[in-house]
Amino acid sequence: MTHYSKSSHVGTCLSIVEILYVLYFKIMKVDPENPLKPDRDKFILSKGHGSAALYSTLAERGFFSKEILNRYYIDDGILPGHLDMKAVPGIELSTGSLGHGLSVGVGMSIANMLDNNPGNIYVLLGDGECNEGSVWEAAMLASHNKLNNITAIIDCNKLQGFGNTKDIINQENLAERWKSFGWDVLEVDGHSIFDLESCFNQPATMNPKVIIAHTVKGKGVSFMEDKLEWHYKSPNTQELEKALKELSRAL
Ligand SMILES: Cc1ncc(C[n+]2csc(CCOP(=O)(O)OP(=O)(O)O)c2C)c(N)n1
Repeated sequence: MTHYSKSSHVGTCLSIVEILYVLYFKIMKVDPENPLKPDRDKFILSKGHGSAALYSTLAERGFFSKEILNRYYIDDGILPGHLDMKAVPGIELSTGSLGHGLSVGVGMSIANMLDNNPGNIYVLLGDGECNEGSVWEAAMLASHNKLNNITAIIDCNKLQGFGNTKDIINQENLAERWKSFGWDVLEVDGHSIFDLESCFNQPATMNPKVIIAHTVKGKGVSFMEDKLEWHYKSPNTQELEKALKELSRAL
């Protein structure tokens, strides 16, 4: 998708594929035939520049035809480069301006609590995104209200758009920070389907839960892994072929 549209964020997307797979195929109660079912689980991709990964997952899960994926990030396309909740079924929130997803997720979580709605809320954030103060306001509100129907997942790939997360604003001891904000914290290899599933299945306590997923930006493609430039670069024809070969070998 990023090759055909000559667009960015392929590294961002490859960082979260396993997380999206586990959520949409193993954990979340969603119904592609009835995408607005009131008691569904809801997912927000707060790092909305990873849209291609979510669009593909939703198409694979049957929310819309895979042909629509060819209309990504192009003039007169259907799927904008940053997520648009009106573009296709299954997208719960338009995102792209970082730092808003958790606040909206907390609102959804409070609404479900008040309505006795059993739906759970999942919000995936970037580690760079956690530099945004609004993330921490939402975190405080969630623990104050004992929102145990919300799970945040931090895609901790240690890179942002223009550098290493630790050099931009160091978030050493991210787990301790979330703990101090009253959240239950789990840490996991964000590319292990088995470990992710077991984290999501941990029984709820009275607190909101955060899963710190240690990931690699560009995972699965040797020349993209952990390389800053693949935040913005788009693969050319040779790079696309090499990448697809490596990814299909890994299956
Ligand atoms: C409010 C806001 N500020 C800046 C940007 C520009 N921006 C896009 S991606 C990005 C880096 C995000 O890093 P991270 O959250 O770690 O995501 P990942 O490394 O997985 O791409 C930035 C700063 C933005 N989209 N929104």
